[in-house]
Amino acid sequence: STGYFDWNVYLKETSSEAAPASCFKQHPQPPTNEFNVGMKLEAIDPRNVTSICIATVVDIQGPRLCLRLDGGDNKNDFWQLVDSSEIHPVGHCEKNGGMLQPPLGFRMNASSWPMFLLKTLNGAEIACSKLFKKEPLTPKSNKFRVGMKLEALDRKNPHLICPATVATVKDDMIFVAFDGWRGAFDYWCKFESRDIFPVGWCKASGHPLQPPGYKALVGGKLKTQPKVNSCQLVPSIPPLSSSQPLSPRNTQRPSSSIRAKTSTN
Ligand code: MLY
Repeated sequence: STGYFDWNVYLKETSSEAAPASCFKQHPQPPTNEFNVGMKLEAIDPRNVTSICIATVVDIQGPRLCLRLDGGDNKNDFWQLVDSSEIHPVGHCEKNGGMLQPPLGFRMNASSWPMFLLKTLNGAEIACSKLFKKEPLTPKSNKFRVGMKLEALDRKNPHLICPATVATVKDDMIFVAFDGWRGAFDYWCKFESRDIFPVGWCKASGHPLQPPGYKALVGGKLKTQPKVNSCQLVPSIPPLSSSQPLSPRNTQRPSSSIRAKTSTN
């Protein structure tokens, strides 16, 4: 609770509750990440989900891996959890009677694929099976309720995990709305999506958590704002555009510190 964004303060300020951990398809304890950058593994090609490809770990954040498909470009990197069912040790595909495929947009002639595959794996650091963690169980039903807070992957900026609110619940789906941002980043997902996490998951897993949009109001602190005369402390509402941050959801009144400052003016 020494960091910039504090869920305890924020939940109080927004008079809201965290979605219980039992709502999520996530382990109670986030898995440890024992991969290293440069390791190779098998992954589903996100642009062609019937293909299993060789991928290389190019970045690591908490229990997540940023992967790049061998033979592809560097413009289609994607993230996977270490306990995802969409990644496997090298050899898994063949063991199950499958054939490793070139990624969509393979940068060479298709006829050079077999030789490319041999060369990309020769002498490579192969991630061993111990590093792949078991996928969590799926909750039996959709237990989310409107207004509950969570941590959610920003699908348009998938390196980011951000504070969010359940805005709608319908059948087996929820509508995830990002706190302090216009609707451009919001999305529908199944209750069992791997893109949503309980409050505290980032902290517990060592993954960075973005602050909500319109940072000035968060926790009633003005840490990212320049020091200004107290009569200027109430920030103006930023211009409305799809990617502009907004005041936090469910905040009926300005935060306590903003009220305190304004009442003296
Ligand atoms: N600079 C980008 C990133 C927006 C991120 C929004 N997330 C956190 C909901 C933009 O302004 O579009």
